[in-house]
Amino acid sequence: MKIERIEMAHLMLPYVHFFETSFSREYERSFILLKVFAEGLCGWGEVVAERAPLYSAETTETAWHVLKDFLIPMVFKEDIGEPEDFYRAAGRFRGHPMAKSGLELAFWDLRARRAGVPLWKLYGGTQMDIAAGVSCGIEDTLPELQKMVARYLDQGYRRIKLKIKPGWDVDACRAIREEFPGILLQVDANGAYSPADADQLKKLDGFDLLLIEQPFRPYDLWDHSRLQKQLKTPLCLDESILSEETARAAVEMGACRIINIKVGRVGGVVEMRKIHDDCRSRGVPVWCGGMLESGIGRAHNLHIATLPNFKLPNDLSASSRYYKEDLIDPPIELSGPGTIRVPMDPGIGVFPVEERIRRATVRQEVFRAD
Ligand code: OSB
Ligand code: MG
Repeated sequence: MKIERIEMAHLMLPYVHFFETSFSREYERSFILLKVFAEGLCGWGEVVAERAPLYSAETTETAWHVLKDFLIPMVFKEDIGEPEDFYRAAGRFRGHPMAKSGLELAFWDLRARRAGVPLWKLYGGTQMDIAAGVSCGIEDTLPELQKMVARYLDQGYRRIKLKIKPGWDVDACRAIREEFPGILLQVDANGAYSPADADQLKKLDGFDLLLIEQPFRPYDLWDHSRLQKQLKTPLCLDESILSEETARAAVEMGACRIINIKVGRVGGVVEMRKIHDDCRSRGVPVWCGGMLESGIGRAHNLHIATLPNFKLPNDLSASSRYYKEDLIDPPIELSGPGTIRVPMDPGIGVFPVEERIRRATVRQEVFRAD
């Protein structure tokens, strides 16, 4: 397919409620939307890099730079029109997985629209009702956290994830477990602990958690494997899983028993697929993580989560959990008990509202084939 034009926009969208992890409290989302045009069609992608290099090294600015100065010129110069060709060509550049993924996603959306099928069909997805979980940030007090969890359970979510950090871990788990004994519960440290904290982390074994996500820093597979041996709760890695190779190393080393898949973190759908398939053949379940995406990025995640080895509830919630006014109409909503139905219209299958996108845009640029 001959790509005629690529549009890139930087958006800021305020959250309904601040989101605090072990590394920061954020009140709004900074991200990039990409539109790729060909044959009268438009494919959409979202770049999940954040304002600051806290979750990973990328930022909205670095992604903008790499897209504008390297990836987009490469697409036009080499006349790239298919997602697999983009993946292969972009592989020459080191790092910047979120920038690459945002553009690759737009190519996938474009291909599905051209074929007139929803993305999940292109991917060979098998699950239509996606298990929806909600990720609860760190609050000022435990009663506020309890109130938040009660509200999400009332709304129908069946799995709760608590963000933890030193000083907000065992007490938070106890407060939630005592009030809601039967729920599916898991925790995420975003790398806030060090191996010297192993005894504190072992206390989490008493709360019947589905998993403990990313206790140590991203590059520390070895200490995760030592910790996993001392825990009965499965460890799950998020920030550490950057590619097919790191996923394989983590699994073979016993650094985790479950993998969190974020398409942006691993650099696109092709790489995500390799990790998914490899984990599947080894009997290691995966689930879909989130980056508080707009409805456009979240729709992409829904299609990805239809793949057969997505076996645990995902960090995929309704639009209203994140934004007062999402960028899509209709918004994403829970459709069954704790599930979201994957869209059935062509491509991402949701409808971006240009007027809302314009209002949230702080900068934009258009690139054309010459
Ligand atoms: O670690 O999963 C994470 C958001 C920003 C950065 C890191 C993480 C998260 C989330 C959000 O937990 C989950 C969601 O999008 O619903
Ligand atoms: Mg995480």
